Amino acid sequence: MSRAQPKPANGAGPNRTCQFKMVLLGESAVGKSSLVLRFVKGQFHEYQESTIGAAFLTQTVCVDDTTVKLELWDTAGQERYHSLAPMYYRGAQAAIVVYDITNGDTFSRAKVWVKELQRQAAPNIVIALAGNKADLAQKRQIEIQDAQTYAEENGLIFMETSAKTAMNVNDIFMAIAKKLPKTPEQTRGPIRSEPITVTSGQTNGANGGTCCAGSK
Ligand SMILES: Nc1nc2c(ncn2[C@@H]2O[C@H](COP(=O)(O)OP(=O)(O)O)[C@@H](O)[C@H]2O)c(=O)[nH]1
Ligand SMILES: [Mg+2]
Repeated sequence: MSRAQPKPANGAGPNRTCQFKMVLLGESAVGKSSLVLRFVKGQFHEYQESTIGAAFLTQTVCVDDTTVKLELWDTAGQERYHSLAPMYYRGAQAAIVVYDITNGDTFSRAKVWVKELQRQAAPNIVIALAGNKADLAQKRQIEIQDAQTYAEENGLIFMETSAKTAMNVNDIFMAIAKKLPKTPEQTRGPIRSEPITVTSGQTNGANGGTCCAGSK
């Protein structure tokens, strides 16, 4: 079982903390919640509940000398209510658009999400495309090369992932964390323009919290 890059809080190391809002988008059942659960808790559930019960989960990783705290916003079924989506991705500095490699329709839907983000989300948003359920390659409908070409044309990070086997899960989150701009403003965390009643996410005991001595 693999975990997010483990960051023992033993004092030494990075000295700056940046916080980012990251949203997961994509058709229902492509594995968004499963990817978050795998990344944050190292778990996989064959029958993943439709909501993980919190507005967001947090995971902290280290990139060079910076502690990067990711607020991972998973939809609680809002996929079906597209009109709510802009509220959800507002203020996000990163997005993972997920499709299921065994379902061509979900890839078409992913492209629509990418287009919408490029038009309406923050202009410098870092977008990654995840072709999930890579463990089901025998039922593949979307060729990896097609997705790769599309991602290159659109400036997206791309990986095929499997929340089930953990393949590329940490890698895709880390690739995003590396690409996020670690500017001083970022140390204040994401901008929240929408009313949010939940003021703190659940932090996983093993990997959550600050991984290094933060300045803030
Ligand atoms: N085989 C396989 N099944 C997966 C994978 N990721 C998620 N699933 C399953 O797909 C279903 C939907 O997953 P879920 O995370 O709820 O999707 P969401 O609606 O996008 O959040 C669940 O039954 C998961 O167990 C994966 O990588 N491989
Ligand atoms: Mg879900």
